[in-house]
Order: sequence, then C-alpha cells, then structure tokens
Amino acid sequence: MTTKQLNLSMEEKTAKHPCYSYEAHHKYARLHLPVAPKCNISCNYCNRKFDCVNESRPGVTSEILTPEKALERFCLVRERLGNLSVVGIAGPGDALANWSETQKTLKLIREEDENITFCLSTNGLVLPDHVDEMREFGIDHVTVTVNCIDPRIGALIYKNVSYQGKTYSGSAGAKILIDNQLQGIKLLTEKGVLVKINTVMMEGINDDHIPEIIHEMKELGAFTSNIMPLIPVQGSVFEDHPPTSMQRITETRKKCGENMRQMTHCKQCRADAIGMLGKDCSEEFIEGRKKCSCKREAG
Ligand code: CLF
Ligand code: SF4
Repeated sequence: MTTKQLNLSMEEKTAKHPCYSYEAHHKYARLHLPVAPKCNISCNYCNRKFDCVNESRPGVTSEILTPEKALERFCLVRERLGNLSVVGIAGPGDALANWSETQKTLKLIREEDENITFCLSTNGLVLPDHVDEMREFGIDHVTVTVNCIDPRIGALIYKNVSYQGKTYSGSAGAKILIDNQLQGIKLLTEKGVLVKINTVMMEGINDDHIPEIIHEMKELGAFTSNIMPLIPVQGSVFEDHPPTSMQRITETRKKCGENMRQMTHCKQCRADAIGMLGKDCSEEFIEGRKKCSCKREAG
C-alpha cells in the first residue's frame, strides 16, 4: 500500500467516526457494547464498582451483556438508528482483559454486518499479545490510556498490575504496563490502525509530564490525543485528590496540539452508551434506564 493510499483510507475511516472526527460527532452515532467486566490493573482513580474511568464518566455502572445479547442489541440499534457508524467495546472493565467475550461479540457482529467500524478501548497491558488478532477482526480504531511514560510517575497512579499470573506494584508494575503500551501502540500503528491516546490529567502527578507523553506518542505514530480531567471518585485512592481544572486541561491541550491533533469533544461516555456523543439515547433500548440528566462535558 502506498503512503497516499494509506492516507486516503485513514481519512475515510475517520470521516464517520464521532470520536476521531469533530465534524462526525454531529452526524454519526456509536454503540458501546458492555461485554468486558474484568480488569487487569488497578488505577488509583478507579472504584471498580463503576465503569472504567479511562473512557467513562465516573459514577455510572453499566449492565453486562453476553456476546449473544450484544448482537441482539446491535441489530436493534442498527435498525432504529440510521446514522450508526461505530461499534465500540469500552468496558466496563478492560476490553482486552475479556478478550474471549470481546472477540466473540465482534465475530457475531461481523457475520451480520460487513461494514460497521469496530473501535476498542484498553489500558494496553496485554495489547502486544492481541494486535494480530485485532487486525483479523477488523478493529481499525483503538484507544489506549497512557497516563505516563515514566514508571516513577506510574507508581503514583497504579496500585497494581496483574500480568502473566503475578501481581506487581509500584514502579515495577508501572514499567510492565508502560513497556507493553508502547510496544502495542507501535505494533498497531505499523499495521495502519488509528490509535487514540486517552490521558487522565492529575494535577501534581502527571500534569507537567503530559507534553512528554504526547511527544513520545507522536513518535510511535498515534493519530490523536484526548486529555481528560481527573474527576475524583468516592471509594477510590484518589477520592480526595483535587479535580483537574478545565483551564489546565485547555492549556495542556493547546501545548500538546502543536504536536498532535487534540480531541476536545469527548463526553466520557458510559460503557453502554448509545447514540450520538452528548445525545445518549440508551433509555430507548435499555429497559429501566432513565434519561441521563448529567450535562457535564469533558471537552
Ligand atoms: Fe467508544 Fe471510545 Fe471508540 Fe469513541 S467513546 S470506544 S473512541 S467509539 Fe469517544 Fe466516549 Fe470520549 Fe471515548 S466520547 S469516552 S473518546
Ligand atoms: Fe478501573 Fe479502567 Fe483502570 Fe481498570 S483500567 S482499574 S477499569 S480505570
């Protein structure tokens, strides 16, 4: 494939993705299928009673679907929403820590629909093990949450990391996570996958480090960056940490924007979100779901 062809196909993929394209988020809908409950790391800003904070507004809990139920939901949503362009797996834990459920779901949907775009969000711990299979399943948009590239900073962010049957803490755990994130991102971008980097900005912890992260991500070929505020969650290690000010977020996005395109319209959606960003219509599809009255926007 020539560079020109690669660029063209990237543009085509992006044009209808509501997170990767600012313009698309006014026109196209995404469907999150909550098939991934387990997680293999423990972030200090997480309370595992709720959805993964790396992609979600804290304090919501999504129901878990089996792959078969997820297929049913996909068919129903596709029938009713003419503008559905993306199916995403974003928790409520880590999509790759539940790879058998994730892959089964995507396989069932691909048999039903050849064209829908697949999107996946992960903390990246086991990313290098899955890149080839992810490509086979046609996953061409992947979000990796990278909060630091320095294990000493990681030791402040991650309580522990469970990898290959052992649990690591402190900078040893953070180093395993970071090394695998970097390796996995490189493997993905080499295969033409559009990688988005989510970063939770924690004042006094990784705030001054973020431009360095984004510089490294650019070197690895990442496509876009989404810097999100820490929203302290009750019951998490960081429950008393100050929330990140939107002014700091805006300043950091501006600085990092010199290096990589910045997402500014993230809505920190729940793991079972349905519809256009900011216009969730999951209550039409999920029994007992009340319309979300939360007006909070991350960007
Ligand atoms: Fe979902 Fe995430 Fe894919 Fe989008 S969300 S898996 S990239 S299809 Fe989008 Fe929601 Fe922000 Fe995520 S607004 S939380 S960035
Ligand atoms: Fe929680 Fe997500 Fe971190 Fe796992 S990756 S501990 S679900 S915030």
